[in-house]
Amino acid sequence: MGMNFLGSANGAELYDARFVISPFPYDATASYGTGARLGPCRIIEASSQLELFDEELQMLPCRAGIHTLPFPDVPIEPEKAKKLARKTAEGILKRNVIPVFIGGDHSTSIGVIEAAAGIFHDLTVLHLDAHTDMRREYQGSRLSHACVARRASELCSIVQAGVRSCSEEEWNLIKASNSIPVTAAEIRNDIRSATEDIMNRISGKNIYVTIDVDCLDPSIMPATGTPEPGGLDWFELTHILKQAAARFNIIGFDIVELAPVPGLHFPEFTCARLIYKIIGYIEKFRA
Ligand SMILES: [Mn+2]
Repeated sequence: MGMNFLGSANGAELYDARFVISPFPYDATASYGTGARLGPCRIIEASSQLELFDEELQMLPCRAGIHTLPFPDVPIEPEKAKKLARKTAEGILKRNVIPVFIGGDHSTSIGVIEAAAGIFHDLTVLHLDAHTDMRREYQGSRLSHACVARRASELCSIVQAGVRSCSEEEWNLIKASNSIPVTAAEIRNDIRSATEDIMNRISGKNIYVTIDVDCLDPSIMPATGTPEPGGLDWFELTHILKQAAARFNIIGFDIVELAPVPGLHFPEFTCARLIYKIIGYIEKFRA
């Protein structure tokens, strides 16, 4: 039986949808803590508890049409998994519809960003994460979750925010390329000026947003493989996303790295709410 974002009564047919939820249950490359492959199932289950009306935006974002794809059989082999993500994303983007990938670990995003950068030539990736993910390779793999931003930076421009953990190699690289992230500390210190800083770094009109849930503070997002203290709160993250939706064309986004903890339901509900909130922001500011 298929699972539907917002529950079985609130799905749109594919031809009627402006957003396509793409579950991607995959965590072959998780380095520490596993279970991200269970993220899509738990988030979609939790989404059936969402209020359809958005009280902040005073609208029903679901009216845009949200279709949920069936769960794919994701191959274990990273190169094959990446190809599947890329092919799925291309299919959605070419219909001029917005893909919403639910991971899975962060390697999910590599194939999706490849598809997006191939179609949108002025693309900027907005990367929200506790980690820079700028390693050339990790544990022998160039497709590891720890290399996502590096792979993206080889294809298009990238703006990083929420960072508070980084290897020396990564630091030297971002310093040399003059692309030091907007840190979690800067965001916590002054959300408005940090958000302006993030927006000013984005060059083109089209952006793809990739959200590692560990950008949030572990107090509100404990269910993730590599939690880091000192993260964003809900209002800081949604403020940044709202400004991004207001000023740029978000062509797609993903939420990755939720590793559900049995019996702890608020993190998966938070992810479902975040997805629905971003859909609302995109709809609200659509020209
Ligand atoms: Mn991370």
